[in-house]
Amino acid sequence: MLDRFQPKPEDKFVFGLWTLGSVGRDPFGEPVRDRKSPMEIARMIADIGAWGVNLHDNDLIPIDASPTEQDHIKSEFHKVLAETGLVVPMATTNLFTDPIFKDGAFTANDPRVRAYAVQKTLNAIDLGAEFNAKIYVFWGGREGVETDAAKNPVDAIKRNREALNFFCEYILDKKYDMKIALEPKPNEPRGDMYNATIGHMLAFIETLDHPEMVGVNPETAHEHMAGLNFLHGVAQAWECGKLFHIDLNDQRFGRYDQDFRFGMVDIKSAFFLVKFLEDVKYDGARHFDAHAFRTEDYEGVKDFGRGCMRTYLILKDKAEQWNKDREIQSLVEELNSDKDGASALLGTYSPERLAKIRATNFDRIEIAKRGMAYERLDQLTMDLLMGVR
Ligand code: DIG
Ligand code: MN
Ligand code: MN
Repeated sequence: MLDRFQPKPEDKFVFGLWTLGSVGRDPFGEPVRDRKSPMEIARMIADIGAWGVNLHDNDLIPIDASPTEQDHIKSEFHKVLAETGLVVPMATTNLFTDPIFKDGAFTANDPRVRAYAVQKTLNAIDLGAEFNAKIYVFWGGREGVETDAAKNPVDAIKRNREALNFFCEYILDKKYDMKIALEPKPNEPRGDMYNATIGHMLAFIETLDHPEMVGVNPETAHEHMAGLNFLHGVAQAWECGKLFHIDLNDQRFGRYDQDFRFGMVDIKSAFFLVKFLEDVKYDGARHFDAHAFRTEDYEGVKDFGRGCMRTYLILKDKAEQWNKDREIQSLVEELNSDKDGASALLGTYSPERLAKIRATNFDRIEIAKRGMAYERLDQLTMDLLMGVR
């Protein structure tokens, strides 16, 4: 008997081909699972009930495929999408696997590498457009250094900007219905990567020629690797209209990019993130950029995929419960109450408001005595998450 936490298309759950298709290679071990074709992986993604499948160019088309092979693969993939009903919400370029990108792609010191990366990305944008992807992600996996002797960081910024301005013009020229989402990550695989966090990316976007076409694709693990609060970064991106996409997974601080199943490490952070996305009615895809433990076979891989979606749906249900909980909501109301009408003193600058705030006597000692009851509120939240409320 299936319970009520089953994925539906309207949940917009998406997996990249590289997630359920991960063969479990890591820096210290060879693959543990046989490689499946993109068509087999897409069918697996459909089987677990997801809505969409994302792709890097080379997840679908091998880097050295001939035009005939490319056409055959694309036609086979179109057939699977038609059979399963899967959509392709997002596409991106693999600018990190091939040795040519060992010094980066758009920020590489060798202009041949930079030009090849632009060419590869133009082709990958066309591929994404062919599958009707509306979001194009740029994750600068190799855009960084192990030593700052290698590159002036200002040159890297300028090269990145030049490339992204070029792609914005290309998308406009081709009249593709497509926006760009930049994905930050602080390190790994490079020692240090440029545009390391959501904040770096939001500032960088404003320096582009078409900032209105460019947003961010924050990933849970990447902000956690930097020791940051993922919700705060996501909220800042959303508040300025730049949350164009999101990569959901989980991660323990101070470790390499673990790309764990969503909610698997820090259930409370995951809860507040889901609550935020649902409260603001975020209408983008819920993309799980993660992979199963290396210990798993493909049944375990499907368990991993189902777990990402199931945890999201359970937390969505908990968020609705939190929003309806009378004791919780009365505490929320109290901590936001307008004491002594002081909120009237705040707002846009005016001579009247200036005079009023200057003339007000604040009883600093008395105000400081107020208990905020956050302990009570947090424990009620924990009770709810632990299923005793
Ligand atoms: C890793 O977090 C990156 C790559 O997998 C990909 O380029 C991007 C797409 O979500 N995330
Ligand atoms: Mn990651
Ligand atoms: Mn990602």
